[in-house]
Amino acid sequence: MSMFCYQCQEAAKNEGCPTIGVCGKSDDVANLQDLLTYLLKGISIWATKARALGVEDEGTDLFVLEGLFSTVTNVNFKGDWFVERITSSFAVRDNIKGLFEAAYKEKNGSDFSEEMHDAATWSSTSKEDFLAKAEEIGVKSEENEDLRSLKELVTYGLKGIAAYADHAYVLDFKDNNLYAFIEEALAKTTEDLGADELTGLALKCGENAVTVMALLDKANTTTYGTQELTTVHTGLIEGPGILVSGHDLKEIEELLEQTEGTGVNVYTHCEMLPTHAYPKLKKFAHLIGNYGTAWYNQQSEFEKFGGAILMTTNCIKTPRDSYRDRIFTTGLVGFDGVAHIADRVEGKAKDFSAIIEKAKALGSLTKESGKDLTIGLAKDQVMALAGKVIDAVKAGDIKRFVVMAGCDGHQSSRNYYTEIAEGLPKDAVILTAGCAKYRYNQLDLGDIGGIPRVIDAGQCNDSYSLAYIALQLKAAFELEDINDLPISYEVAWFEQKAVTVLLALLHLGVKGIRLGPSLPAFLSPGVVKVLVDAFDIKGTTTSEDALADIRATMAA
Ligand code: FSO
Ligand code: SF4
Repeated sequence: MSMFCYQCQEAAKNEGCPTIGVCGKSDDVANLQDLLTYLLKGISIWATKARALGVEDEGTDLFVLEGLFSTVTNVNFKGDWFVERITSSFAVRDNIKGLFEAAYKEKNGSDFSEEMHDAATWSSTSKEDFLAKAEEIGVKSEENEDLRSLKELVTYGLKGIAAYADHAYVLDFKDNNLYAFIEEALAKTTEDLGADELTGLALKCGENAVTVMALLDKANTTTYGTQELTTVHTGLIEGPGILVSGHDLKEIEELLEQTEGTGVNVYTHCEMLPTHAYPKLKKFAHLIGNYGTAWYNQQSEFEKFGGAILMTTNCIKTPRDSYRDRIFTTGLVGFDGVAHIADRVEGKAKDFSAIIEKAKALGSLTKESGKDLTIGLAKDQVMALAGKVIDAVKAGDIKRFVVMAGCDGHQSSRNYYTEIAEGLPKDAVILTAGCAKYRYNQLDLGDIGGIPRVIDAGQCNDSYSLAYIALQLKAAFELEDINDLPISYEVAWFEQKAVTVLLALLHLGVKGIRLGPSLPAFLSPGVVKVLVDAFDIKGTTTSEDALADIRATMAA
């Protein structure tokens, strides 16, 4: 069988994965993901119609959020899981359709009888049918290259929004308007829209991306306190340990509670690093430090870690045999042959006893020395330093900020970001969020009058903090245009949440973003031209070119 996926930066030949994903996704899983996405569009058609009649259904909204999130790169690789979701999707669709039809009849006194899009009506019970249908409705079923590009840009933007909305939902922070937008926009991708309307929809995704990042920021800071300036050690100490990777704070909170007093220590990996900056999480004495770097190095790092590993969403890679029996997935993450920790039941905490027992059985880790990282400079901490930052800019001690946020990934060309960090003039400060920081956060870049030269706001969704800081600086300097700030944008992308963050920046009017290490394969030449004309988006060339550009702005 064949497949076609070009949703991430590592798409084969920067064109698309044709038979198996560079990420390891099989053709079956890729095709089942396409079909699930298609059926979520159908559910969204009914949900949007129901909303117009005042009917909302939280179960439907959650099904859409989780379904979209599960198709994000490196979340779930299990074919059976997608077969089960597709099968459940028909019942979810029947339910919201029924709610709509009842409301329609009550309002109009007659039955609803319009012809509906295939995504809103197709069903089957066999996996063979699912796979055959997937071939028919895949990405390439839209033959017009520009329309396909814009529809996928919208869909990927929505996947990222859904991921952040799901993280907030887990912490009980909900937003019906946001769910209404996700469903309306998904439904619109099934309509006969032209390029202008789809471009408008993509920018509307950017607006909602800002909303969802603000919601998640509120969820995280209300639940765990505002991030504090914190030093995190990167070594290992003796004693059994569990390494937690991914993005889910609720999972690490529950694990910390359940490991307290057991002698099992907890470490963070990759995007879990900001755990150490939240007061209600950093208070646990057995939260020891951060081990390893970005997601793409996980196979060698997990092998070397020696203890148990918990993989929350997302960015799991094919587990090596050397640690397959000591890695556990949870939530939407799934991988064949890997133990899975079940969902919460009736508002109770997840049961992490299996992984805790595993860590104990594995015994003590081998002590390892490390470095210190400074984190926790999200918007509230930076605003606490705002006077200092503004004075430093006015005095000319800080001449430029460089936003180097986003994702890390395999390609060696991503050393571009290390070279920029090393080559920046000493009066330039890096603003970061997301796993992109692992390309330079172990360099000793120093500080400017107590302001660290790497301001680390947290996870990729904490890019909201970076946008917030930019808007506060714009107000402080009484500027008309965000582009008049002394900020350069060197954004690294990998998966769909980064597409969401990019759309958020475009919505805020940011121009001249350099996007690397390559422009998305899903952007057609026609759509790239639109983005270049409207936003002056650029691809990356060499770090020397970028540094020359940055220096030129500093000299001006
Ligand atoms: Fe990275 Fe993975 Fe956070 Fe992504 S760990 S790549 S954009 O999931 O979400 O930054
Ligand atoms: Fe290829 Fe990326 Fe799609 Fe995986 S997610 S199949 S690597 S384009």
